[in-house]
Amino acid sequence: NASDRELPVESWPPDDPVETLRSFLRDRYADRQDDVLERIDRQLPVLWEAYTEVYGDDREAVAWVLEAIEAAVEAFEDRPEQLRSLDDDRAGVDDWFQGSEEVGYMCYVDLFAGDLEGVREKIPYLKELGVTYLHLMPLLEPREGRNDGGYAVKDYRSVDPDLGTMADLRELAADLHEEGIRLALDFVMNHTAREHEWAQAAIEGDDRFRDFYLTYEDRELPDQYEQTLPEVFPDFAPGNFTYVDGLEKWVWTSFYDFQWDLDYANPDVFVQMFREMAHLANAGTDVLRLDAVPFLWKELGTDCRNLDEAHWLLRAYRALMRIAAPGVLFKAEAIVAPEETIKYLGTGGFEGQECDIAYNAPLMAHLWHALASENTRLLERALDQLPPTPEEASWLNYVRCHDDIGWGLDSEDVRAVGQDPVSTRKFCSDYYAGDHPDSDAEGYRFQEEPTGVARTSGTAAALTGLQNARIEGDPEDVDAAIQRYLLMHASAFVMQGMPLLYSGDEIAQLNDFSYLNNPIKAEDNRWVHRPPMDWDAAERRSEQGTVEQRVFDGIARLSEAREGRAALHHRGEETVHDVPDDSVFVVERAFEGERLLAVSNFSGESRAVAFADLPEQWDAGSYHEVLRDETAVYPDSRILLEPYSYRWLEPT
Ligand code: OTU
Repeated sequence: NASDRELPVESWPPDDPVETLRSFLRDRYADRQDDVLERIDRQLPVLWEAYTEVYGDDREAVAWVLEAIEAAVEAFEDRPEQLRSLDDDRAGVDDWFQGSEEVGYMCYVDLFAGDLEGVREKIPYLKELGVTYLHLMPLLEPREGRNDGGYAVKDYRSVDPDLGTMADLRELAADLHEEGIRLALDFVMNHTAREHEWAQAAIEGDDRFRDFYLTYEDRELPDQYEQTLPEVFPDFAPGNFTYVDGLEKWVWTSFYDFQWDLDYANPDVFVQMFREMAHLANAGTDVLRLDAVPFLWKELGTDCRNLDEAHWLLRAYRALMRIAAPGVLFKAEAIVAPEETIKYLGTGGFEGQECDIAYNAPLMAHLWHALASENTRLLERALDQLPPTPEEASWLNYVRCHDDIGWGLDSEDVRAVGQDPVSTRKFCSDYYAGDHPDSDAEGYRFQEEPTGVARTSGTAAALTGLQNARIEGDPEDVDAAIQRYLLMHASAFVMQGMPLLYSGDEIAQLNDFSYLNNPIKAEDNRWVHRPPMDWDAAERRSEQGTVEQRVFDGIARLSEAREGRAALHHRGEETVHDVPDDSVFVVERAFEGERLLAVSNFSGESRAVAFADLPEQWDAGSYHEVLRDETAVYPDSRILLEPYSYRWLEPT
C-alpha cells in the first residue's frame, strides 16, 4: 500500500524536493551494483516536474512517485540480459532509429501469417522489402467477441492464445533482433476491455478498482461533459458514456462501449499501467505504440483531447522507461490536427523528453488530398506551418494503415490556399468514396458527419483507382494507377521520417468484403482495408509484368534507394521548394554534404519544372536519377515529368 510508505522527510514539501528525493533514493538503492541509481539521478528532474504537474507534490503524490520509481527498478531487474545489452548499445548512438535505411511494416499477426510462429517464417519476406521495423497489431489477449481489432485488451500480460504465447513472443523478438528488425507493439493505454480483471473487480464492488475508471452515479456530469465532447464512433458507439448494469453507473467509454477509459487522475492507475507497459517492454518490444494518447486526460468544458496533462503523463512515463529500459522507444498514436500531432514529439517545449516517434498523419492526409485535387499547394502550406521536427524524434510516414483516413486538414491552412475547410474535407470524402466525377477511387465513408464530411475506409489500391483499373482491365489505366500508387509511396519514402508500409500494400491488395459475413466485424467498415495477406498473389511478385511484381519492385526499390543515402537520414534537412506549377511537388533533402531533390507530378498530365525556378544549386546539367539508377541529362533546362511520375535526383 503506497500511501503507507515512509516518506523521506518529516515535513513535506522540503525546499528542494528533487534533491531530497535524490538523496533518499541514493540511500534506498545504495547497495546496488548496476547503474540504476545513475539512471534515476538523470531522470528524476524530468520525472518530478512532469509527474507533479499532474498529481501535485503533497505527501501522497510523493508516495506514489516513489512507488513508480520502485516499479521501474523492478522492471530493470526483470529485464533479460540481451535486452539490457541492446539498451547499452543504443545508449551510445543517439540516432540509432533515424538512419535512412529504416523501413517499417505493419500487419495483423493472424491476417499476415496465422500466428507468431508464422511471422517468424516470414522474416525472409520482410527482408526482401528492406524492413527494419515490424509493428504487429494488437496481440495481447483481447476480450471475446467484438474487440475492436484487439484494442480491447483483457490481459496485458498474456498473448492472445490464438496467436501464441508470451514465450513465442519473446522468441520472435529475439529472431527479429538477430535479423536487424525492431519490434513495435501496441500498448493500449487509454482504456481496458470491460472484461479486464480491474473492470470486473470494479463491477464486483472493489473500491480500489472502481477508482481505476471514470464512473458516474447519474447523467449529471456525463451530460455536462457531452456538451463539449466530440464522438469517435458516432455510428456504432454514440456518446462517450455507457451505463453498466451491475455497476449501476455510467462509465466513460470514448470508443466502443466495451472499452473503458482509465482514470489517469488516479496515481494508482499511473503506476499500475507503467508496470504493464514495462512488462511488454521486457518481452523484447523495442517500440511501444501508445494508442490514443490524446484522450488520456479529461477536463470539463474541453474536448478532452491533447490536454497538457496528456503530454506530462507521457513525459513522466518516458522518464520511468528510461530508468527501466532506456532502449525502448515511445510511438505516439495521435491522429489529430497537424499542430497538435507534432507536439507529441516534444515541440510543446519538451524536446527529447516526450515520444520518440509519431504517426505523420498530417503528411498522410495531405498527400491524399494532393492526389485527389492534383494540387500540392495545401500540402506545401501545411508542411510549411509546422514547427521543425525535434532532432531527437522521428516521424513515421505512411500512405495507409489499419484505420480510416480522417481529413485532419487545418482550417487556417485551407483558407490560406483560398479554399473553404468544410468543402475541402467534403471533397476528399466524396472523392475517395468514388462519388466525384473525376474519381476512380473505391473507398467507403466512415462515421459521416451532418456536414457530409466523412472519414474514409479502403485499401491504398482501392483509393488510388488501381483496384478499379485492375477490374476493368484497360492496360493504360492500370499503368496510370500504378504510377499514382507508387507516387504516394515514393512521397512517404522521401520525406523526413521512417516510411511505414501497410501489409498487403506491397502487392496492392484490394478491398476485402469477407468482414461483412462476420457479425463481430460487420458494422465497422475499417475491416474492408484489413484483408488477409494473399500469399498466392505475393508469389506473382517474381512474375515479370504482373501488377504485384511492378508494385512490389517499385516499393522495394524505394527502400533499397534509401539505404546508405545520407541525405535521407532523419536529421537531414527537408526543404520544400515553391515552383509555379500547382501540381508539382519539389522537396530537397540534405545531410552531411549530400543532397537529394525529389520532384513529383501529382497531375494526370505531363508537367515540367524549370531549373530557373529552383535554387541555384540545382541547375541544368546531368544528375544521377537514384530510383532508376541512371544518368539524367536536362539540356533544355527543364525536368519533364510524365503523369504521376517522380524523380529522385542527386548531383553526380
Ligand atoms: C486507435 O485509433 C486505433 O488505431 C484504432 O484502431 C482503435 O479503434 C482506437 O484507437 C481505439 O483503441 O479514433 O479512428 O487520435 O484517432 O486513437 C481511429 C487518436 C481512432 C485516434 C485514435 C483512434
